Amino acid sequence: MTTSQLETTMTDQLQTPAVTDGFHIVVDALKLNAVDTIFGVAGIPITDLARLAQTEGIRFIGFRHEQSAGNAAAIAGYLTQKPGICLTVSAPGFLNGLVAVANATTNGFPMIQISGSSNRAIVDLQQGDYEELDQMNAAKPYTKAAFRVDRPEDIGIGVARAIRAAISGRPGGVYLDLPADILGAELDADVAVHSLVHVVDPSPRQIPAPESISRALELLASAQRPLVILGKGAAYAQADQEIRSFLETTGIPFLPMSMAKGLLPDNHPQSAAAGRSFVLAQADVVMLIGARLNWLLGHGKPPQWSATTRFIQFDISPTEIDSNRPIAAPVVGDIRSALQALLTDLKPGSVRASSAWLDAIAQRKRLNAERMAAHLAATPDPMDFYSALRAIRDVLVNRPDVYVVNEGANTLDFGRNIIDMYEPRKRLDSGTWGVMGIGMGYAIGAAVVGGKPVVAIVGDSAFGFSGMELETICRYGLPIITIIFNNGGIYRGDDINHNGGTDPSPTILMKSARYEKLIEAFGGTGYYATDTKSLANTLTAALASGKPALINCVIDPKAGTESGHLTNLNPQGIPVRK
Ligand code: ADP
Ligand code: TZD
Ligand code: MG
Repeated sequence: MTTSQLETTMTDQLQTPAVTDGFHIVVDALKLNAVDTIFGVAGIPITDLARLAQTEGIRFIGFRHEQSAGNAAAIAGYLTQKPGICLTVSAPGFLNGLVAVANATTNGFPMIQISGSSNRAIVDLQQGDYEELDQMNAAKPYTKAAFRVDRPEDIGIGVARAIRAAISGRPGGVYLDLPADILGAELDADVAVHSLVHVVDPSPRQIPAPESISRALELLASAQRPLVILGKGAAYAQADQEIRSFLETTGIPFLPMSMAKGLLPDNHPQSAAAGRSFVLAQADVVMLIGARLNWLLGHGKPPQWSATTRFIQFDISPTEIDSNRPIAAPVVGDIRSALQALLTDLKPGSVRASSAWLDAIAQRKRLNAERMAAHLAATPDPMDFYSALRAIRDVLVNRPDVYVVNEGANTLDFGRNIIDMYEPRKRLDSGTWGVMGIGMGYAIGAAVVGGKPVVAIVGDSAFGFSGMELETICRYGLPIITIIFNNGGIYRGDDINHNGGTDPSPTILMKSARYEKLIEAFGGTGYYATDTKSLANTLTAALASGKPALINCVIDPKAGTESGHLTNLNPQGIPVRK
């Protein structure tokens, strides 16, 4: 052995084996599974995780509140079919994010909330640690799955389990707990590399049973008045071509649920949206594609529906079938595979809507459209929901690529009916829970992963739940235009306190609020619109600029109805007044 060979051998022996730590393993595990964006709020113990992710090429979008970060992650998951990632700090930060994970689970959006947590030994004995909370168990009832990693060598498997749980079957919100000591723990780099898991085929195709397809086709063939209802599960499935092909081949009228608007354009001749209550009551065979018979569809029961309607239901979740009404022909599988199978077996001419049915729908649509046109043509001063939304609609008709985020009560209900959608997955709204507070989070998530401008049409109350994210929008320079329907309150702005005293009524907000100044504080452009012309002009200018903007859109305080279109859900039906 020469002297130099001896020296090399000695150096090898002296070198300690390379080590890594939990932070690096988490980032490596995420990168290995193509995670490219994290939405979150930094702090102990995950600040360095956010920094490291950024260093390693993962985009970190820092929010002002975890709920908005979680909502952004959820909508990113819905749009991309990849779980959106939300990163939060322990206890309060975790709980702030949990609302968004629960909402994602309710809506079937794939997301993972990853949260740092405090020292397990202290938490479990309730000895009072900094931000002490048993987070995994707190998350369980509100998530599709909740996991905790207790050894650094398990980080890879933990991330893999979270990904698979979030997007396989019916997607949902998943919680992954990473205690601070695991993040800081060291591990032999070689062991760490081998502990990583690349998730293969995380959402495998689920081919339906052939006999379920024959049963569905048989029932469809027997229908005189068939109807297809498209839900956000159909939009999520990205089976756009198959859905269009099935509908156009058979000529069956369809009704899109709010987030399925645009799967086929709203001005498609087969859309029965303008005759909604008529078709629900009259259809003899209804085919649900990725839509649940929950409250949004009157649970499929009379008086909204006929008692004799027979149902076909396409859904990935077997336990959804018969949840509200007997389903004569369940097709359990993923929508894309199921529609492909249906199209393969569909015999030309075997399924058709009768011309009497199509004529009756056309007549009803005409009638309702005329009634709507009269409302839309009016130019009240101040603006009402119809006139303001008409102005927005007429600008957006030229921008089908724009995402529309919509929340509020009247602002949501009128918005859904008046703003037409022309492309799939462009309408993002309060969803299954009818939740307020998704506005800015969804807008940011869509702008970041969708790469297109966003117009968020939000009630003045709804906006307040996530309004501070205007700073986030401006910090990242996102092309988001927030239009606040300022009617001075929840539902209406004219309620008075009937119980005496000087406090405002519970539903009242400040009518005189100059919301546009909020965005100016962060360098964005604020507009104040009191008529349809200025509304259309400012929206057009804001869209052209591609920069953050906010339009304070002044609406008549008397224009809305209590609870929007959900008056029937008010226990008293009408406002309680002494
Ligand atoms: P909407 O509110 O638009 O009516 P829902 O959220 O109530 O829609 O229903 C969506 C349904 O779609 C859920 O029951 C869900 O299990 C189902 N779903 C989601 N993704 C898929 C998919 N890829 N294939 C089949 N069904 C799906
Ligand atoms: N809190 C949360 C998280 N979600 C909710 N849905 C509500 C409260 C209750 N709520 C509604 O259901 S709509 C709404 C609230 C507070 C706001 C309606 O007022 P708005 O819209 O200004 O947003 P309109 O246009 O004035 O009706
Ligand atoms: Mg309002």
